[in-house]
Amino acid sequence: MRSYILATMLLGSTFVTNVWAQPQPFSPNYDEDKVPKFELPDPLVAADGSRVDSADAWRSEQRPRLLKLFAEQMFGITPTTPFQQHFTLHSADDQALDGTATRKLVTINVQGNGRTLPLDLLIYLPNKTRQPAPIFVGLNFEGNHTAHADPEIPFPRQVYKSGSGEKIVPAARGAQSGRWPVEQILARGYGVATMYCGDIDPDFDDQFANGVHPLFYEPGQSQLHDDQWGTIGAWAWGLSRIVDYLMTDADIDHERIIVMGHSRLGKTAMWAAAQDERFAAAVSNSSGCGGAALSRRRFGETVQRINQNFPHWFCRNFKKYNNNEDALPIDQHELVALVAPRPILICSAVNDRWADPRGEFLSGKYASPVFRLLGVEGMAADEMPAVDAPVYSRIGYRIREGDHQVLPGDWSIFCDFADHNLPSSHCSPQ
Ligand code: GTR
Repeated sequence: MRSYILATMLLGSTFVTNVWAQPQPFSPNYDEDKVPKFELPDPLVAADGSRVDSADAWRSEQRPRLLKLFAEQMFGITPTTPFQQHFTLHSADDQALDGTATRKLVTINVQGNGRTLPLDLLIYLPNKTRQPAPIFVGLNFEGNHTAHADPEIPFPRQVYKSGSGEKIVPAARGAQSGRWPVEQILARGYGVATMYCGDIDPDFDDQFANGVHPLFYEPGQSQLHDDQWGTIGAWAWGLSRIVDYLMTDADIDHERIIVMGHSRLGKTAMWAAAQDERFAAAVSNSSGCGGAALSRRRFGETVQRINQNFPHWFCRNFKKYNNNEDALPIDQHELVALVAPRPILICSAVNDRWADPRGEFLSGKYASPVFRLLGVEGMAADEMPAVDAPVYSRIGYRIREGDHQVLPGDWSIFCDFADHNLPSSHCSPQ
């Protein structure tokens, strides 16, 4: 078995034990020299220790095996029970945004256990494109109306404060428009589809009483099992429901649906892309711990810390790895590998040390052998690229100056990456 030994630590092991065994107080490690030695699982070694040496063996055995491990040990298993859903297209206005866009308002009604969960979807499509539009799909943190000041966007049915679950007054229209530069994205020929993550499952620990989970409880069940989906799993499931709708819409290019997410929603975008191959590409923006960052590096946010602060995000099994990262049967480079051979762009920010930019880069780098086995290039950079020197290989990477945020300039990079890796099979209108 090939193993990867990363980073040498100058400190003695007694000291290491003391640092990582103490739950309180938590002081994140931001010192590269203090990253412990670790060995990553090799994504191309099968359960019996043999080498995965063909695309066929990857597809038929290794990929399902790794998906199952991520499900059972980290994000929780997504239910496979059949459910009913229907789509309501409320409006399709081709004169939106001063006539430059078509705005569609859709509700995806999901039914289960006698309950209906309405998921409200906002879509903008570029009018200048005559062909079905490629589209970025992503969840938002505070409601669809925060993505743009457009007065026609309905307010969410209910907004919950992340963490506390307090019901709050919706933020102002367009409050998050810096993260969703709709006109800019449309000008590049891409559409945008977004949904409030709280519609799918509000972002607080309520033992899964609300949101989508109860729709899938077995008769008599009122609590999740240790290996069942948490909130990130539910959000990823919601992203797939968006694709279900998009597949019915002839104005969308079904071959170019790109999932994008920032931070906790970046972790979500990666898990959605890993599970649902209808996503043609993925963009992780500052997804950090539980997303693109390697857990074993324990740089910035750690498994213990994320499970403590956000007990509802992952399944209960994931808590077994608190201060015990080396016992994980997977690491995050294998989440990147599960997207292969589809393109994935990993983005970081210099000041966002909590998300471990270097760990995000390395997971892309160490996913590369899987991409190569499948006949495409992996990450074209061996060393971490310089600030603002994006690499647009099949596994892309970009780090910029600044903070944990999504900026209009980041969207230029996302569009460049998509242009490069998902060229249109149609004649470009531009
Ligand atoms: C932080 C969390 C990160 C990241 C971020 C966010 O508090 O520790 O893992 O997800 O929130 O989603 O903004």
